[in-house]
Amino acid sequence: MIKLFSFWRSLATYRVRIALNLKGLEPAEEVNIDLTKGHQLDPGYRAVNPMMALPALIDGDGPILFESLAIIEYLDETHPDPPLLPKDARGRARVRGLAQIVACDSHPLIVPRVREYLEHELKIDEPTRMAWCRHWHTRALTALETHLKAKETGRFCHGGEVTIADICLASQAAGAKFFNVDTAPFPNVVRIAETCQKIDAFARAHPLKQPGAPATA
Ligand SMILES: N[C@@H](CCC(=O)N[C@@H](CS)C(=O)NCC(=O)O)C(=O)O
Repeated sequence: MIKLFSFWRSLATYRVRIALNLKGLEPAEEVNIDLTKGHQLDPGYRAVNPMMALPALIDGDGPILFESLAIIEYLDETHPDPPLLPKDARGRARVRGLAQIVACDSHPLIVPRVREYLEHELKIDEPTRMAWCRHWHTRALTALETHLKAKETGRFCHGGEVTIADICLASQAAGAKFFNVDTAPFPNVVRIAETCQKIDAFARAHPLKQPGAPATA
């Protein structure tokens, strides 16, 4: 029995939702933590995830799982079919590296806690905060696009099968849309993101398909 703590707009939860769908797993319960109302800071959720961030996932008796990449690798190990990592060590290192560009080097710089600190503590105005978000998006997209020129890239980030790198790329592409980032200079990223969206497991997991999402964002 899986319980997922989520919010429609959360890109990290989007990554976990894609992995759940690819593995054919459906959470028995979804707990909505409204990031726009700061519900991630409530003591009840802080006890679930001391980082006060989404997602968190409970599988059976627990313990609580946290951090999207750790959750996805847990799901991959407990439900190996279809595999989300290549069989060879070099391939796994490349896929994890691509995934971490998104989940560790870019996304954490634009999450609500950072944007709110910029606004309320450093008194940075809205256009400058948006410029900050676009800058870190673009840095990651530039790095991804450069890596995706390598021969290892195929229909997906690494060959012809979906991996954790594609899951992360999909979340980066969705985030780029939310922040109006120009993705025209990144044709490989755009191509792979579009290919992923043709797969039901990705399309169904998209933030704009979740309960509570607006028609467009
Ligand atoms: N590195 C974490 C990122 C988690 C994270 O920052 N999630 C965002 C939503 S996508 C969040 O809940 N932020 C709450 C906040 O910043 O206050 C992961 O990949 O799971």
